[in-house]
Amino acid sequence: MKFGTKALHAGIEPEPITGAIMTPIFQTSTYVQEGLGKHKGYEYARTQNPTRTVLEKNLAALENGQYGLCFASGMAATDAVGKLLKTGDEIIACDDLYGGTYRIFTKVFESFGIHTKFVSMEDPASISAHITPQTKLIWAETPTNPLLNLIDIEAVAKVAKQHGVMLCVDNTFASPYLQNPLDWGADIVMHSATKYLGGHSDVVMGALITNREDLHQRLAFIQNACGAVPSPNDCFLVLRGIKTLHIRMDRHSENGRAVAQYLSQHPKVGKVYWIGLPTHKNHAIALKQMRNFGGMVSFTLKEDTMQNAQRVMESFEVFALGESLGGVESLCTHPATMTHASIPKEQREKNGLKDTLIRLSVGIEDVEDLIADLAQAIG
Ligand code: P1T
Repeated sequence: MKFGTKALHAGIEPEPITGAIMTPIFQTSTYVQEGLGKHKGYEYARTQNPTRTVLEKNLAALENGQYGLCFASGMAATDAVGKLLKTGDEIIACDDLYGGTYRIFTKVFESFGIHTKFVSMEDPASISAHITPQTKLIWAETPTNPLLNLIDIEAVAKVAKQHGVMLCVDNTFASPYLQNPLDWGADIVMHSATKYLGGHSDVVMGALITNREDLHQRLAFIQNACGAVPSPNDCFLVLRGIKTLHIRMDRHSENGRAVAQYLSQHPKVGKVYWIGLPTHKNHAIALKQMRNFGGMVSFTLKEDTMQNAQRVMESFEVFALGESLGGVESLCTHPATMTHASIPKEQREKNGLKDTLIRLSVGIEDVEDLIADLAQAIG
């Protein structure tokens, strides 16, 4: 089955009693059992919920994985991966990444004695030098948030395998339509389903997908034991969102290209970060492992002051100023004070993230209106 057909059908059957084509929202906390130990595979709704089961199967199929698990947020999914480790273990993570991921690694896992080293993964071979016998997890976000760096998943997976270290890829920015990390050797794929998977800015959710039964068993245990599960209503919304994922991603990519090209030729714009530009430093990696380039575009202004960046961000009329991404409507985010405020300024600057960087999540509006909005805001 090809992607669009899988999005609509994988793991999804008509409801057996009525034939309802839409997966019902099983709004229940428990299931009546016929006798002790005699049930239909569902005992308690933290452990299993039929709406969630369908979504988990669908997500697994979209990532070419065997097993999917959903969580109450992207961060809850990341937390579950961290709970595979124990005191004394180490993580190697890419240097540019979502601020909340940096925060959970440095403020939560660290306090349990799990240390993270943040390194550039531009040269995958250089990762080996950071691996110690304590290293248990490599965490790669690609494309990275917000600088749109790309990491060669296949090359990093090779290094991970050589050293017997697990590789988890945060695939939020790409979505399974643009990139499937398991195909390149990753052990786990993580998603903030809040973003492109849900697609309509109305849900917070996370997901993990793997082909490894051992990891699935341990993660399912953590999902149930720690209990950060999504509501059945939210599972319904993400299932519905996924039905148009392929169509939306094509439009996000098309509009992303137009916005990136417009910004690239604008005399008042400084640097433009979009992975589809042939001038992007990692464009070759995008061509290798991705099917298209998506709608995330970051940029700076030539007059590179905070005052000027703020003026532009506050002048938008179609792009809404706020945190998050991946919804149908265009958003403008200021990483330094919003999504990446939990990374110390010194560390942000070391990674190349300036306070003046503006991040756009290009939506699926008519692109002429987006370009006109950029034109009036930049002035
Ligand atoms: O917000 P939540 O569903 O918990 O997902 C966290 C997360 C994980 N990974 C990446 C790459 C992310 O971008 C996020 C959330 N990011 C934003 C809210 C943002 O605006 O960047």
